[in-house]
Amino acid sequence: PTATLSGYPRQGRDRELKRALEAHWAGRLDAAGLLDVVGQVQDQRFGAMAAAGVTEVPAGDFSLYDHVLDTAVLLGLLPARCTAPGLDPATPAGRLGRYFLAARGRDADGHETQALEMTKWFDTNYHHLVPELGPTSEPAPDAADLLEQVRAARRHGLEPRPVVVGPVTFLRCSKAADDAPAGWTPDALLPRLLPVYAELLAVLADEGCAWVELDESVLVTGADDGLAALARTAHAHLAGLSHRPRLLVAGHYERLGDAATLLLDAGVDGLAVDLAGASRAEVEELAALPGLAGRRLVAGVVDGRGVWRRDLSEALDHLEVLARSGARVDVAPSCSLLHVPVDVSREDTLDPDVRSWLAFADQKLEEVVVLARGLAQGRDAVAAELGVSDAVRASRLASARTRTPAVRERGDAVTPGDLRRPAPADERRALQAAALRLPPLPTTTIGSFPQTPEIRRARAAHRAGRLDDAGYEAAMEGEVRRVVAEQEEAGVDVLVHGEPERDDMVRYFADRLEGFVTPVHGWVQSYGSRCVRPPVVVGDVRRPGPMTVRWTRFAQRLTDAPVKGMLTGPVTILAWSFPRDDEPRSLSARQVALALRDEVADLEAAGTRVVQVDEPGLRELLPLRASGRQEYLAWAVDAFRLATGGAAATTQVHTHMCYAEFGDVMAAIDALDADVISLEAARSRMEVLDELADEGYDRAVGPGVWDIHSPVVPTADEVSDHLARALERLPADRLWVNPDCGLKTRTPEEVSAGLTALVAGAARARQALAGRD
Ligand code: THG
Ligand code: ZN
Repeated sequence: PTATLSGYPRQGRDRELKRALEAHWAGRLDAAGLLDVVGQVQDQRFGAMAAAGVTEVPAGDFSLYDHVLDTAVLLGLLPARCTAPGLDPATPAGRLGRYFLAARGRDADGHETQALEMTKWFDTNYHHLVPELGPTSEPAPDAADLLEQVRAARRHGLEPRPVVVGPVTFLRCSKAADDAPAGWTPDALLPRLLPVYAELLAVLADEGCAWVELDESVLVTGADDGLAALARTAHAHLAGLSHRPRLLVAGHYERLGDAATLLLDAGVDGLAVDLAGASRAEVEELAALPGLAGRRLVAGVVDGRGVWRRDLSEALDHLEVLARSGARVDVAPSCSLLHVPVDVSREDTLDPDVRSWLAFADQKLEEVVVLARGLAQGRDAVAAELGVSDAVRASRLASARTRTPAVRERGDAVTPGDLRRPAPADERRALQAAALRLPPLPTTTIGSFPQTPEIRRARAAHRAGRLDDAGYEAAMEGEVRRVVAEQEEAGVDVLVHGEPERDDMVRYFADRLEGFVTPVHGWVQSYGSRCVRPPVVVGDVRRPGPMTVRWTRFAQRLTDAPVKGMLTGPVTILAWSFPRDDEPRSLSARQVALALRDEVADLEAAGTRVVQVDEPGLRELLPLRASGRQEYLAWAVDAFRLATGGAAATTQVHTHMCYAEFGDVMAAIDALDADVISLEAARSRMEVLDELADEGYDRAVGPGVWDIHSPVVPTADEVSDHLARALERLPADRLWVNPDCGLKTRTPEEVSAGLTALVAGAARARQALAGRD
């Protein structure tokens, strides 16, 4: 048995790649300079794998932006618009230019085009680009970048196993190009894709690769019959080729289920399976799978996307069961380590106990190496490591940090009544209208205002100890004053304080709640060069004191207009954190919800009449398999309702969602029982309102009338056009006027122009309404 992996973090230990990419895009680093940094980051990555004792390593998992985009390049399937005049893919600069045009709609020389769309990679927090395919797509192999990674691994004395997105997953992660005929789906391209995969396999065989890994994670979704047929055709074809490396087919993020049998029947040489959180019974079931004997089984017994140290005794037990199947068992993380930070040993601000419970990428490599040795040589060979693992487990079990009896008691005492507002929605609407006395089509924003260089400088100085608490607070208060004045001047109806004090809408709360820790170096790629530092839920969650009240109160004292209290919802706080693995996420959700419920009460006591509880992450935890969805949505909705159910009938509860295909969760959105919901709608020209209407949604809605992901500021005419379209679908007393999302990423100039247009557009729509009466 050997230890291996499907992927390692890409940005570098100190996000060297991120910085080099951004310097390149800004014209401060040329192609050669960028490729130099790539070489250094590759040295780090392969160095870390070698140091851990892993010898068979992935090649092709590294990416300058995204591995699905890399696969489109590998298959010759970039849209034609990305080869702008003068970009010669035979030169490094031309190749990079074409690649970044597809990724960002812009290259380092100022060419522009429409970037590929981006969407979530399965149920992870990573986002991939969406290739555009059509009946005229002509795939052709282009293995240059992949071969470069293969050779880089060899230069480090390592055995490379190319890892490539498989044909079925590639097609299902793509979409039909705009000019494809109606009803055409990417599935139709499979017959033309298979010869290209065949050519690539031949090239890799010629390069001396013994194995290739095809990532077919889409098979874990068990989506539909069409998917099974597609997979059978694809893998029977590839397995039937004579000139190829041996085929390892991987399914990450869930169990493969029936797809495992399908793949074995198709004749693949091995499976890489995700066994994170598997029970012994599940492992036994897998071991009993007919056809497994004699094949390779890469057992993902170490959770590749969580941050907890593995119970090595239990993992070894599972591996021994699998080995008895007669398969050739190897040991790996359950998925690419792309989803975890690099090295927990750097986290010297963490409590040493807590740090000893955690494993990031480098620690996970150590774990798979120990497990492979234990499986090969017996438990005695790894007795010391098993002892340490047992001690870690015991320390965590015994720690007072993980369980807070008072929190448990309060959670257990929650009743169905706690999940219900004191009055039904229509009664609340009347009460709130009387209390708030807003004009028709009230205007508001989503919450955040630009994080200006001054704000960032003050935060950095405060963190570094160069600015004391009082100085920092004064700086933030100055910013709140500015933002409130700007909204009053523009004539916005419901104001926000602008959130200058929050760097990240989840980390801000995690830093103020017991039960979370927030690693300092814990960066994880979200998309392209963008990274997040997810907090870790370590134990029971409790609110030691108010988290946001002082800022909302400060802002409210500056104005007579209502100021919204701004909270991140319980589901989103958990969706964007690493969960604990000793309790279900639903338990943490209830605890976070109770903390937020107290915050809502404190906001009300401070005079807040409108509270917004954002849930952009609601769609993100939706289980990959349809069978788990109802249970998830039930606890997710309950958590939101527990957070907001204590609000007085006169308090107006808003929520906000974005980045989503809302379709799958429409019923849940209705069940949240919020008074007002703001949604991303500008790009889709209000289509989301039809979906809401189909669901019978009868509360107030703020469909975004300003696409804030674009630097183009709308005109008042465009705003009133959007509103006219919205008014065809919604009565005037249920329509709000707001941007698509927070204004954090826009410039102050864009915000000022946009707010003016928003208010003028609303005024125009109000006049039209008055004329109608
Ligand atoms: N916070 C957290 N997780 C998230 C989001 C978030 N996951 C989903 C979604 N939002 C991802 N979107 C983004 C958008 C922007 C950035 C990261 C993820 C971003 N990051 C800065 C960077 O990489 O330069 C760093 C930000 C920081 O300093 O914290 O711009 O909002 N937890
Ligand atoms: Zn948003």
